[in-house]
Amino acid sequence: MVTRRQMSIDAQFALGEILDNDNQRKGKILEICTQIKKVLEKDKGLQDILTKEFGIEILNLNHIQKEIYDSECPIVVAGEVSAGKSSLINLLLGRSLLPVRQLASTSTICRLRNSKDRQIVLTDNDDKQTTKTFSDEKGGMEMFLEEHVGRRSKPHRYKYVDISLPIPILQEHAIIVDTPGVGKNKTGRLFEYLPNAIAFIYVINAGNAGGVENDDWLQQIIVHLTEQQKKGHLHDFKPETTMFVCNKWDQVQSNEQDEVFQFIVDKLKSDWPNFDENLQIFKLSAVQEKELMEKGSTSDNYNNFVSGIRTMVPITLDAKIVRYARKQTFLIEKMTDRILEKISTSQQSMIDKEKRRKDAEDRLQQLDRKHLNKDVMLKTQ
Ligand SMILES: Nc1nc2c(ncn2[C@@H]2O[C@H](COP(=O)(O)OP(=O)(O)OP(=O)(O)O)[C@@H](O)[C@H]2O)c(=O)[nH]1
Ligand SMILES: [Mg+2]
Repeated sequence: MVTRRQMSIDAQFALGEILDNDNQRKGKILEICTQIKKVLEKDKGLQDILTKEFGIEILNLNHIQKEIYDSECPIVVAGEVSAGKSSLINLLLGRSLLPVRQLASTSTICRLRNSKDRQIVLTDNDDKQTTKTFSDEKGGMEMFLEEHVGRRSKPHRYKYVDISLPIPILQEHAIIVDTPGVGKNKTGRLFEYLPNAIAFIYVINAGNAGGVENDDWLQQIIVHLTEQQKKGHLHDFKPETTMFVCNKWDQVQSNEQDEVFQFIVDKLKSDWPNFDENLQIFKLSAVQEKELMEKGSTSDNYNNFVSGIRTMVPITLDAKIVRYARKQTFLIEKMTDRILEKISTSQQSMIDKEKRRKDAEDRLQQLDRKHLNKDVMLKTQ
């Protein structure tokens, strides 16, 4: 029998492949950084010329290297309270790792990272941390999470839950961030992660009158995004790559499905910048999908969502790479220009030298000839 974990391989494969390609490209960018540095180290004169002309900042390749080595690439999952964010992440992971809740809402940010060791770090509201390590996969992590941030735990106790375990698809830098449900004035924590997000998945509770009816969250998010964009803080985040998942689709009556879907599409079209209904919106039932996966299959809706990941995530990753590469290209162009100028100056000076040598030789020959003539004249007298 195909297990649920095997069935979710599609989403895992899609992400794994995308992130793997991206890592290779980042490797190339780092290689070029190293080569540029080597050239510059050998040629202090060139460094001086470039610094004089473009300022010291142009030679600062360290920040590209630092960003590539250190920065995390979050896959951010956000949405209304209880819309099914954690359930969706569990589908992506292929296991019921995060607790899902019936009533109380999560106020904790959960960050999931790939690591060979299994560990959970709880950070409470006074920044006190509790670390628990797990020796194997036998369900201990699920139980611990249920106990501390699950249905029966005390709400609002922890700010962060950092979960490390082997999630090969995430590789080194990608992290999955499960954010607290947005609601009135509760979008703040979401914005910590958006500027560097490589994917932004917004879960809508479609079972709740379309999930967008009396929500001003879209407006709040857009206002914030626009402000951040103006300040240049948004880096590579592109609103047009946001994926809107209409979850709890099983709760929408079949005779109302078209109307509900159109209602959500219209709302997004009017509010979200450049929203494209053919690319950015997906229907899903996380609960039914989990059951299907247990039986060894997946729905068309889920498959569409996976293709969405394949389309959207590379767009943001490309933007990041272009940003790194643009600075390098600028520097390489300027270096090449200055090196060519130097070569041409030195060629010119070689031509000048040759010309001067030739002149001197000519003059010497003339002098010689004059002396010779004088000698001949003297001898004949
Ligand atoms: N019928 C139905 N219920 C769902 C679906 N997805 C999630 N649920 C249920 O909705 C409740 C909330 O799910 P979660 O995954 O915890 O939602 P969440 O968005 O993470 O919730 P908070 O973190 O508390 O904001 C749980 O009882 C889930 O079982 C779905 O597709 N259909
Ligand atoms: Mg949750």
